[in-house]
Amino acid sequence: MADKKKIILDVDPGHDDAVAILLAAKNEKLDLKGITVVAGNQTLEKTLQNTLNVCSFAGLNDIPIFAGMAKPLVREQVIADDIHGDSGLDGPQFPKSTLKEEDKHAVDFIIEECLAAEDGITLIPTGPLTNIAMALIREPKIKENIDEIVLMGGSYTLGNTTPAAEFNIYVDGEAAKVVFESGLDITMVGLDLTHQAKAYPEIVERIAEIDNDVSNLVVELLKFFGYTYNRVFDFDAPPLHDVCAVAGVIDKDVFTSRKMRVDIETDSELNYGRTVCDFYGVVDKEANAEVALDLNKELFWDLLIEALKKY
Ligand SMILES: [Ca+2]
Repeated sequence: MADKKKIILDVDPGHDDAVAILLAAKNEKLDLKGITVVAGNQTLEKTLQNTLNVCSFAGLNDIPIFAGMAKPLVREQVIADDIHGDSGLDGPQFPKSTLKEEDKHAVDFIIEECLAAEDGITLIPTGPLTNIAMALIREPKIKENIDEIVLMGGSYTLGNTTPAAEFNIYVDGEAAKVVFESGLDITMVGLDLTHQAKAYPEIVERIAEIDNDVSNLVVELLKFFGYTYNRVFDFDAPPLHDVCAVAGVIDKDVFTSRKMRVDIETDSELNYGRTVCDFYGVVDKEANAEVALDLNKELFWDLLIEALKKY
């Protein structure tokens, strides 16, 4: 059997981040070296507490958790309390966390872990790209050991925070630019893909049938997330964006993709944070990202449900 794939998960929980953590921690193909936390859906204080709460509740006591950047590189902070609530993870009531974050800063952890990973490591960012960009700026040598970055963010069509921009990229467009222009292998798991991962009632039913503490937590998270997605976007079910990026690292068959040029708009007021995707290859610029296209829904939900059964 092939060795497990070393990963660092960089999150801003966030309902879908929470489920992404639960998948990443219980898939036998992944070796989750640590969870780094960034401000995004809520302030860093809240996204960190949510990460600790989820890991503590799920009994994930051996995965180190690191607090990272509290603000975007350049811009004023933007949060998504309309979608994730005042705590960033509204819905369930968590018992007091028994876990604490490590003393080390997330950016230092990313740098040290990547430098040490001579056999390669994969980064999975599911929040704004501030931590990852800072690590790349501070220690460019980490690129030598990074196999790929599979990130949730962007869109080759519409945005969800502005008409042009998806939330994670909009929050820190300058950081996204650093990552997309790093020369690393990038896979962009954007809204076009993640909106195919809607948790319809039959999926929620399958999760509810598992009936352990963690699957029941996921059902509660989906209830709140479904409510806000319906209120804000008129969606008929909540999409599990971040889980798609983790699933795509576990199994390349989770989605199809197309290699293309992706540039990040940071100058325009109207289009700030847009991932400008050269879908038809009309500009003479080197392709720099695999852009996710079509989700294999059956495989995706099976991976998540198998992981939840292990709690
Ligand atoms: Ca997220």
